Amino acid sequence: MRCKFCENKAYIKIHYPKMYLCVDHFIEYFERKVKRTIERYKLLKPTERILVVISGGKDSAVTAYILKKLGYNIECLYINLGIGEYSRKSEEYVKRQCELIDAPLHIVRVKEILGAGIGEVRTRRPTCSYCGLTKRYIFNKFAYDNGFNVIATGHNLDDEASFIFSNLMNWNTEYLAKQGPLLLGEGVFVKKVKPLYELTEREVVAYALAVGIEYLIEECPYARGATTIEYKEILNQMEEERPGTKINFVKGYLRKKSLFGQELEKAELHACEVCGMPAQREKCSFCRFWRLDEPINFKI
Ligand code: Q46
Repeated sequence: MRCKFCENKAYIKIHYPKMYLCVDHFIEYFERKVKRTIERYKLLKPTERILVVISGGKDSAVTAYILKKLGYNIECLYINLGIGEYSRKSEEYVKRQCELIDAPLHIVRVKEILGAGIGEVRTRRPTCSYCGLTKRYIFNKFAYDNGFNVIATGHNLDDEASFIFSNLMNWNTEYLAKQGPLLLGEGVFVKKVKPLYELTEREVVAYALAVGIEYLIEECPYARGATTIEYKEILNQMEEERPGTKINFVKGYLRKKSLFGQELEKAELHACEVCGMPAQREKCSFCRFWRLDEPINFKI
């Protein structure tokens, strides 16, 4: 097959809109789409200091690479979760990815600051649940303590579609009221953006290979059997039969999202007595879970 725009051999078939592209035209297509996403949802301003949360995987590496290429002022944060061999390997990849784009890298090690890695805590709470709580707290507090204006993450279209799908299946309307490519900052909560919001996982992999980004393919050991993987498979089957299913589903959700707004309960928040971050009780959920008596200062 030939590229739609030149005589070169096709590198990839884009399913929606259907077209074949050579490697150069695919890179151009991908980068244009990220730029359009940034403009359409007003994600970033040229002067903002951006903290890219990077994990060693393809999505965050591509996010950092492309934002840097588009001229944004980025620095990267890697949170080493202390998950054995998986964390050791991912840190190696992160270092290489940041060297490739010459971006400053900051590393926070969960084991060093909290005394145990993810998966080593005796708790009834599912591992991914307290891992998510820990990561969200660390990257927000790190960004806040160091004066970053924005946090960028690598969520792609497949992540978003499966997340919305799974929350609909469970009628988690509170979550459905709050998702999207842009979460505005408020007080100590730093603005969060998802520049790959309209790009599929398959396109992200193809872009990483095309520009020479090396990334960790291995999944976190706790990801096995996660329901989001099942939802992704179902959505992939639907996309196969009806190209455009995922993007139409996500765009439809964004149009109707306000319907879930009334489900948002305005909980009364006050400052956590340990770290000062917003809390519903005396301590915020992070300080409570990790039994902290002293705040963690992430200032560089
Ligand atoms: S939440 Fe769960 Fe992930 Fe944390 S424990 Fe691993 S799979 S890393 S996105």
